[in-house]
Amino acid sequence: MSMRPQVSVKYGEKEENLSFIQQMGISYVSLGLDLEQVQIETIKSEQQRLLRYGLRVSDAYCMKLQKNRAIILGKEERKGYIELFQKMIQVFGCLEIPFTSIAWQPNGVLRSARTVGQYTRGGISAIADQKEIEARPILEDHIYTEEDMWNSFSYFIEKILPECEKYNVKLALHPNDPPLPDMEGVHSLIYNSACFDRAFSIAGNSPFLGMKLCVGCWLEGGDRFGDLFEDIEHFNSDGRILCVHFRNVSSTLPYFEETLAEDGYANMYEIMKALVKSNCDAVISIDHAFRGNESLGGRTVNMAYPTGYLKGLLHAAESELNIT
Ligand SMILES: [Mn+2]
Repeated sequence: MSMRPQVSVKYGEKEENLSFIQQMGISYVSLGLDLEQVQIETIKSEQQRLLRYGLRVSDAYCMKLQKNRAIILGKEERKGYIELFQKMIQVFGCLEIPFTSIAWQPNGVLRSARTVGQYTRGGISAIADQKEIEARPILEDHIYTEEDMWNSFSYFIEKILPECEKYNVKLALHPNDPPLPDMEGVHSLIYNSACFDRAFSIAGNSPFLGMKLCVGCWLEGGDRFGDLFEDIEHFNSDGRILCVHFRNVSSTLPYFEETLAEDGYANMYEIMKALVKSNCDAVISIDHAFRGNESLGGRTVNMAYPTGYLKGLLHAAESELNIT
């Protein structure tokens, strides 16, 4: 099986958006849910609605649990959220949804500006300036050390992994973005590829902890993150890559703009070929697009051009490598 292009939709996505996605030749969607929507019957009827547009749910997530501050920072109230996470795994398992996502970044993806950049031709993209990010004050009442973050991660894995194994639902761990070791007083969990190895070993190398290979994060970190081509081989041979985020940037840190695939410093065709050559069968998607003009239709439309470009590179790579 080859890589499977995917886009994200929210629960209740407008019918015209689903039709537009279908017309793009997309067959897989990542389904975003609110907490109250994490119910078997609710999701089942949404799966049926999506199927009318030829769309299968390749994974689902609930933002409140995916990047939950209490769980990630090991706060007192994590207990209740971990129970909700366990329930979510059970629900996804009953619906045969193969994986859900986590990211150990309580403050989300950090960027210095969302504005017109040197590479955006008037479009609004995201820009990160390491100096500005590192100068930010701490957000919590104390600093969260590397040990704190690995402790909270280990605790979470200990509570959740048995549910994953029982219900056959995997976890896809996304790196910290940008991949700096410390941001806003919180140490990052995953800021290079060795951190991924550490996470997998904490999970006892269970196949139920996998990764979101965010090409964007690898490129932002450059050599400090790891050798992307070696890492594709290494992690794919272990079956870790569940999802690929296909995104280019203008340069490595300390300063980058998110760019179109064809404009950044990396040769995205070579990266696509490496993925195809490794026989990776993950879903592959655009994680961030330029913020387009709202009147044109919002997120679904913003994703269309970079997703089309991704599909073009994928088909070219498969054709060049004689893989279909
Ligand atoms: Mn990403």
